[in-house]
Amino acid sequence: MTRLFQTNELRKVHPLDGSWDFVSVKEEELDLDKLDYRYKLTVPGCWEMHPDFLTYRGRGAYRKRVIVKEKTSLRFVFKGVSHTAHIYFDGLHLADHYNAYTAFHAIAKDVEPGEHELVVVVDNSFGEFSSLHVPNDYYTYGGIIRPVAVEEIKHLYIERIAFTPIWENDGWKANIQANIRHVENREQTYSLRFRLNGKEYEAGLGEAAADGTSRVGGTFEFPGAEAWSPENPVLYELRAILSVDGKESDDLIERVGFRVVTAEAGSIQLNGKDIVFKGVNRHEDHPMVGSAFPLQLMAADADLMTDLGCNAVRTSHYPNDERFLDLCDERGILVWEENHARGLSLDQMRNPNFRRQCEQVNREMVEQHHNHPSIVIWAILNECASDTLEGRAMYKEQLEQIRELDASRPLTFASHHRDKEICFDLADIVSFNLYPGWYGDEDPGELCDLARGWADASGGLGKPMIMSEFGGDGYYGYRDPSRVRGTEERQADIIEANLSAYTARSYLSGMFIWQFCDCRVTEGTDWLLTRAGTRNSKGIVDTYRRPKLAYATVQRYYKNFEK
Ligand code: ADA
Repeated sequence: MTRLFQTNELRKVHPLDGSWDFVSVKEEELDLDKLDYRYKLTVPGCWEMHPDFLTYRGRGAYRKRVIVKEKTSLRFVFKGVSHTAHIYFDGLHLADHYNAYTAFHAIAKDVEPGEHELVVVVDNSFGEFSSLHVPNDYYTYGGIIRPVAVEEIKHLYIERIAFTPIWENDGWKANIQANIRHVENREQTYSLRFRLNGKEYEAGLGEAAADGTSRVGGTFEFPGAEAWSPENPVLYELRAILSVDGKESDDLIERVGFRVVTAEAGSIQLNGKDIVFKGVNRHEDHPMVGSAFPLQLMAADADLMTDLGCNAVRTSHYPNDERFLDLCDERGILVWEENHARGLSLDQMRNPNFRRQCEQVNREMVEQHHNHPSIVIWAILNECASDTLEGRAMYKEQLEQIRELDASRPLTFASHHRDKEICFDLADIVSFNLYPGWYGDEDPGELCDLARGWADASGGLGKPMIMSEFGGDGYYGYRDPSRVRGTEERQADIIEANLSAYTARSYLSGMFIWQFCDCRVTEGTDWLLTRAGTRNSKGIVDTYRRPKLAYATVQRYYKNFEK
């Protein structure tokens, strides 16, 4: 299951999740005909969950047989492969994709009836070719970590829909655009209409170029539509229907909500009303599944966040599984979604693949997740070199790219450069990662006031401000009356001091605790040695979601705080 709702009524979609053949592959052995698939692994899944691959970093090949009943074109949809995928169908190379956290597809045209073979060669190794997946303070797992489906497509199909709500003259409108993809080498005309809440809206006629993409859409009025909000997260199904020669031939369903987000007068507004984020940073990580979350565990995390009193989550540090975003849409949890990057130095940003790989993940994130009403902020490049002129040029390029793709959401990036930051003028919201009480002994309130001053002095004047990370390690079960660093008591003290300061500062538009759950990190030397047990232990719950002492502290603040 790729989403929490049915995505098509006309187009046939078959899930490919289940048990796949698998074998690890050394680079020199990559001869697809000679592979001896000795294992069965689940898809979605991370190979680290198998006893023979607990720390395996390298390549693996997955194989699945695909039965086709009638001649058709097939579109294989991969929601996430960690981190590089090479797709082969009946031995023919179809597509490649980099980055674990965005979806991609591969098309096999005019497939004859019978049995076929899909092979996915997956690579999770590190090297210059991978500028974003690097040894880091979270774990890059290996495998097909998110769902896979195969769709039977006609030569013309709806690739995606972009729904942008507009509040104008006391009523709801929306701009809706559909991208139509043509996989045949001739021109073709078509007509498209949308359906929402029982009503039909004609988008008009389109002309699809040979082997190209065309776009149709318009702005439509939706009188009487109910607004989406955290208190009342009303969702509507939006169906696009494509007709060729007067006959319905394809469709695509999205789930949308009517809401607008603005960042004005130093605050953030949802439907014109100021909001304050009471949030956590969350890594998609769990010891039993790695980064390949089943719906049950996603829902359990969302339940815990609500129980903590949160109204928001930051998808640190990459785009999340769409099913988690669907859950946030349904529950009214506000989402800060960010591209994939954590703590890259200027030298790492100079990797020859960095700009291209960022451009790709930004585009895929915004295009694929555009319709989630829960996403209210796009962010980029957590703690990278935004304190340098060379870094600034890349921040500028990426923020402009995202603004071009979607002008309906405010943009930010989380900075730890304090008074050395030089990119606040480029964003709509200023966000600080500061760790008072953990990496230093500063007073959280005083530091927060200083940070406001740094922002005001360097391009952030008048912009809303968020404390995007704060916290401290607490090793689950390590309790000691000394309250030394690392005890659950000390962690609770740090969280208490931070929350008490931030909830008292009316100029803040939100706070995101680092972090929701403990997570696995890359085994390494240097600073990674400070991560006892190859784990980042700043979670409010441990890796198995057992609450630490700080849990009750967070509840006390978040449940009682309203701006
Ligand atoms: C940074 C970073 C996080 C995490 C955190 C920590 O701010 O953004 O990913 O590494 O520090 O635990 O120190």
